[in-house]
Amino acid sequence: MYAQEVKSTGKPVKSLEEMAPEERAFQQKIDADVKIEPKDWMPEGYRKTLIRQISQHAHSEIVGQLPEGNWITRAPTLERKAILLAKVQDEAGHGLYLYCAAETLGISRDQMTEQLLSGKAKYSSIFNYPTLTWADIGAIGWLVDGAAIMNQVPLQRCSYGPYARAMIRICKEESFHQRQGYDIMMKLCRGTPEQKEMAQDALDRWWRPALMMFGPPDDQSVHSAQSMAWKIKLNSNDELRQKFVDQTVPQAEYLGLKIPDPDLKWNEARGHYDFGELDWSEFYEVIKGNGPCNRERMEARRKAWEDGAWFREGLMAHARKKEARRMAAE
Ligand code: BYC
Repeated sequence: MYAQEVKSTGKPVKSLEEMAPEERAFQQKIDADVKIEPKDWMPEGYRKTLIRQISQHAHSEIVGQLPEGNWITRAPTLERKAILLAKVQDEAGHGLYLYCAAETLGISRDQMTEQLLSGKAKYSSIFNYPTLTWADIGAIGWLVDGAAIMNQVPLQRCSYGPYARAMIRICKEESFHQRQGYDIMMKLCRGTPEQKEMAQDALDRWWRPALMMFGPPDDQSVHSAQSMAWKIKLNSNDELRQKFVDQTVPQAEYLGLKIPDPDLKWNEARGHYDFGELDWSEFYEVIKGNGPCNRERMEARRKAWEDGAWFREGLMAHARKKEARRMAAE
């Protein structure tokens, strides 16, 4: 199986013989594709890895609203504006389902927000790049949502029940997002030469960051081997990246656009496209907080959290009052 072939830099995965009885029973459930539910026994590492991945995924959905939200007021037609507004609202919804899934593991929403704002929790590298033109909204839908679907469809079968179930609805909505992005690209590519140039420019800027969304190469991935043994991840980073390239190249050809990679070539023997090395130093800089928009994104989230304080306090006051009334009536 592919899981065993992944070369990762993390701790070696324990064999069944090395496990204590409780852990062995847990691993056997996973191996038999039985879902793990919140009240089931689970190793601490499994719980922590899920909290890390699900909360980072939730933060990505929330922060991911910012680059696209930037274009809601400037969408070229009323129809495009309504579609973009709906898409951005969907991303907020995805964030909420995912925060709820993470809460079942014993972390609160406030703790997760605190981890995001303090920089302890990451969010996807892709959202630290700017959206300079309307074509970027097309490129995000086509490439970023396309990459997200490639990563998330297998997660519908992941071992943790609440995460797997949240992914089902998210994937349905992401498919619509991808189609709307490709539709924007089609319109631009069939428009004036200037519009086609805008589409090419957006592809040139988003291609490599989109490939980096899948995470570092397998031999630099710290968590892959253990996460795959636990079926928190079902495919390795490189495997999904390759699938994405294979799927997307013909889509670019259909648009009449050129993928900005001189090393991109169909490899008959492998049955896949070969593609050029990515600049992983750029990826590590971005996830360290030094991408083009990291500061702006975090400032926006901090401001939203501070601006929402009065509302959260109001909700708590209302809940306390309701509880006091209920207690008095008992
Ligand atoms: N960006 O050992 P690895 C969306 C970190 S939202 C930032 O391979 P793992 C959408 C990684 O966290 C898309 N950091 O990690 C929303 C780890 O650092 P820590 C989000 C990244 O977890 C709105 C270190 O690098 N999707 O689709 O096994 C609009 C080593 O990596 C990234 C998800 O979150 C990155 N790209 O694999 C449109 C999906 N990649 O945590 C669209 C769920 C790696 O030790 N997540 N890192 O400090 C996953 O599938 C996995 O977490 C990843 C990484 C494949 C992303």
